[in-house]
Amino acid sequence: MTTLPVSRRTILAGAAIAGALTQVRQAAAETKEVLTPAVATELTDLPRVKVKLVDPPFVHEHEQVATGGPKIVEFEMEIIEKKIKLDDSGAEYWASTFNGTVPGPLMVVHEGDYVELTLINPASNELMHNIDFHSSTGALGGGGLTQVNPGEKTILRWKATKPGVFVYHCAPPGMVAWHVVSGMNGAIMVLPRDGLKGREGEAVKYDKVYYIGEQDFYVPRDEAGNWKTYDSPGESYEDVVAVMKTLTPTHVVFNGAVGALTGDNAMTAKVGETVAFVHSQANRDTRPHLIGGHGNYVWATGKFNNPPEVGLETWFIPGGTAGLMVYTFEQPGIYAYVNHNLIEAFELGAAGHVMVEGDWNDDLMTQVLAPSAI
Ligand SMILES: [Cu+2]
Repeated sequence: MTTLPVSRRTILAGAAIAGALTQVRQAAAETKEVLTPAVATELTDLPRVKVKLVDPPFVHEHEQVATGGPKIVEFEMEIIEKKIKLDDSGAEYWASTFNGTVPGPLMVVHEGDYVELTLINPASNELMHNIDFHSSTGALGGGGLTQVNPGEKTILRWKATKPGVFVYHCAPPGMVAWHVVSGMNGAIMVLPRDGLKGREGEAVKYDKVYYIGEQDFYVPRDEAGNWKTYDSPGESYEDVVAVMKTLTPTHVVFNGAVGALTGDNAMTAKVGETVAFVHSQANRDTRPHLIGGHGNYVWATGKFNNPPEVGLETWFIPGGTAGLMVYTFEQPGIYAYVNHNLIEAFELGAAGHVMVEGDWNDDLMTQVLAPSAI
């Protein structure tokens, strides 16, 4: 196994977080004896469901309005360190991933459900990983209870008490930023039990849902300006962190690569269909925009106890947040779904397409005169 080149600064940062982790572990150990019997009795009565996660932009089947009471929803994720191709110019990156994709899969549960995640770090990996759920409460979002070395697994259970879409990400002591910008993040949607509601309490239902995970990457170049390549994540660490500290990403992409949501990989819809777009950015601010459409209902910061904004052109998602936009398509054609920092969209990669089928509505738009000589 490669020894990680770790700077003194990183060690110090790691020590600070490791101190917090020790306290979290002690607190968890102390409260366990008191809480475990009561919690265990209560939980044995709850139904359990196993959910198989699917690769983004797709989302596992789920109910929008929950039938029945709270459940324990079981998920399993394997951590996979893998070299990914970011674009056609030869830029490669050693990604750390939840389940092999950037972003990791979207999980969907309902408020009051319990999430029970089995997290597996195969022996073939090089690094220690964990998971911090922004939607959970305590133990650094679960990060303090889920540190797994290669060859280990762990099971974490937490109660989804707050409705909304939330980021989850890896957060190992001293290396949080590197793991997050290496692709190790995703999102969970905690739906209200009675479904989404608009400002007047009207039901907001979607026909399909897509998950867009936006990721900034920091790929080192050599003296000649060519992309550098590495044999392992650890080998790339020092160079990548140097680029990270410039705060200037070399790539800002949706779903792990330039073009991951365009062409044959474009999202699809039909005129009249209502589509929900979950959008997460675990590290950097972003401003999604649907070119040719609007955000009919937008929870930009993703929390369903707040009323949605309506009829937006662009919405702002701060780094470390997931948002939800719901739109009913009214015209056929190609819609570009972009980060409306257009340099990030068109020069760095943060753009996807939605191909919409159906009949054109002349009332909404018509070409009165085709381009012709003056
Ligand atoms: Cu990690």
